[in-house]
Amino acid sequence: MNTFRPLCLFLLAAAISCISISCNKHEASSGSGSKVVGFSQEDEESDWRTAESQSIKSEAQNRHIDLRFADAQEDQEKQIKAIRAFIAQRVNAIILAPRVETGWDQVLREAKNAKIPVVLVDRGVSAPEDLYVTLIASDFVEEGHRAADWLAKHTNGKARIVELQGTAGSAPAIDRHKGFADELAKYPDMKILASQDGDFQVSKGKEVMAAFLKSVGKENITAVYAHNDNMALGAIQAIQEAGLTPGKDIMVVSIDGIHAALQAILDGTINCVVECNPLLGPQAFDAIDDTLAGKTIPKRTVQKDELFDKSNLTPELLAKRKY
Ligand code: GZL
Repeated sequence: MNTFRPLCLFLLAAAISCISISCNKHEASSGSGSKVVGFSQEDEESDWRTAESQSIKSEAQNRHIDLRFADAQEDQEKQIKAIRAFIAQRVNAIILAPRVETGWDQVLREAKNAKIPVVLVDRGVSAPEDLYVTLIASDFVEEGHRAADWLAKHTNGKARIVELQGTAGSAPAIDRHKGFADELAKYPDMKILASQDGDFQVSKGKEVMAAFLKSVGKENITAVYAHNDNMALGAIQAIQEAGLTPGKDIMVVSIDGIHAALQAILDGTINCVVECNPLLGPQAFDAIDDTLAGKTIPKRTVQKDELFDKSNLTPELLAKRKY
């Protein structure tokens, strides 16, 4: 009996099923067969954010990944449109640095339905956890705690503070305020006299600080707490233009750890910076590799942060830093 015929039919069926399976996978038109990853970045409003984008872009290059980068220029709607475009391109995975916490449920559900994993970097969202693979970010509440604790220790628990808040509705602004205020509650002689959104930008940080110096009165302020270094650098300019010495007449405590802010510690115009490490690229792509390989990864990966002041920062240490 000719057994050749059934064997051919079996091989043909096997070949067809292989072709159909491969078509179900996400193979966006990378051409080279490498992974294609969409990255929706909320903006480039600060040096920190530029460092974060650079970390993700250079890591994609190191891993020969076709990275589709979309800068939303502070507009959440543009982020949502970018994610939908990545879904239409059938990318393998999406990295999202969300501008604000809310408004993501629908588009994250669309990505999940398209079987495209989403990795959150740097900021969290209020959407259900099953709509994203993991969040890789610093602990902003802890950053606020550490800033307040440092200030309490260096003012003997007595300070009249103005607060420059980050982008309204963003996880770092919400949590850095919470962490700072929770810690301050332990010190009855430490008060926040005024608090306002400076959108993480130098120009707005300067504008808001100048307004505080007038409205609160420069003689009534002993410290400024900035949710990021760019606003702190703006505040320093306002303090100097008011004829005061930043770091002495008004103490300056900030978060991020960008080069210019650490240099300001050496110059004496900033007193303390709590780091918020932006170099998230390697961890983001490790999470994508693991999830595409079917591994279960933790919902939350906390980025390690240091704290810098005159006691531990040197020009040599600053020269070695990557951002
Ligand atoms: C923190 C990040 C914040 C930085 C700011 O993870 O979201 O946004 O602290 C940046 O400098 O603009």
